[in-house]
Amino acid sequence: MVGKFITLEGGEGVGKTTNLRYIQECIEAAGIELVVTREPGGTEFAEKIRELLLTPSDETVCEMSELLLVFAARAQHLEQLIKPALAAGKWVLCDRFIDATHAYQGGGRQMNQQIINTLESMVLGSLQSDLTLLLDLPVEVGMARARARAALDRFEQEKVEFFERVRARYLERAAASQGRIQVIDAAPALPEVQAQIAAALAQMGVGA
Ligand code: T5A
Repeated sequence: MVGKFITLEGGEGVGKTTNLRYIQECIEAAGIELVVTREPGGTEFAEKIRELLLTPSDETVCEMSELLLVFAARAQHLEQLIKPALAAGKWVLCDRFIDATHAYQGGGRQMNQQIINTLESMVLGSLQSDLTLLLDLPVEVGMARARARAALDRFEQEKVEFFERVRARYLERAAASQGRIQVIDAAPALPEVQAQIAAALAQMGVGA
């Protein structure tokens, strides 16, 4: 028996952390054993890489260094946590995964698509999410929410154009995903956002 792999994606301040807890409650209420994790990170070693990636630095971090660190963390996360959990029949709920790399490094940083595809196939093989919920919000609304919440990390200090490219790449991928990526309008009040999430989860047999 192989578990289901659900990922949560979106730009800055879209409410991933807020809605992750709701998704966890829905899945666990259905009696499914669930592992909740995040990227970059998810294991002790990968969390150290996360720290490197998110902490603002006086030294300019080159794009290739950033990309390779993202995939290094992901390789560790997959081998240590995600694959064993799925193989044991557990479901895995992950805050960001490969679509974030396409959106941030591919869209935001405008890195070469072929390089990202090559690393994806080396690290993931044929693995992909069963369902990805993409929380979508106009960039200025998300940035305002993120600014109101806490000090900005290294990515959050990017310009608005960067986040417009991130959002555009996410939406392009959703349109091409044949239903794997479901777009959730994250602009309304939380109950309305969560009603959309519940409808998407229902398609996987979770909930009413
Ligand atoms: N990254 C990651 C890459 O570049 N490449 C990769 O491959 C990967 C995996 C990770 C960073 O790493 C980059 C992308 C990221 O920049 P992160 O912590 O996952 O960082 O990303 P953040 O976007 O910072 O995620 P957070 O979880 O910190 O923020 P959220 O989830 O966007 O937002 P959240 O839930 O904290 O909500 C923000 C505020 O909005 C309010 C909340 O209460 C909160 O105050 N809110 C709402 N307000 C009104 N209406 C609603 N519907 C609301 N929903 C939430």
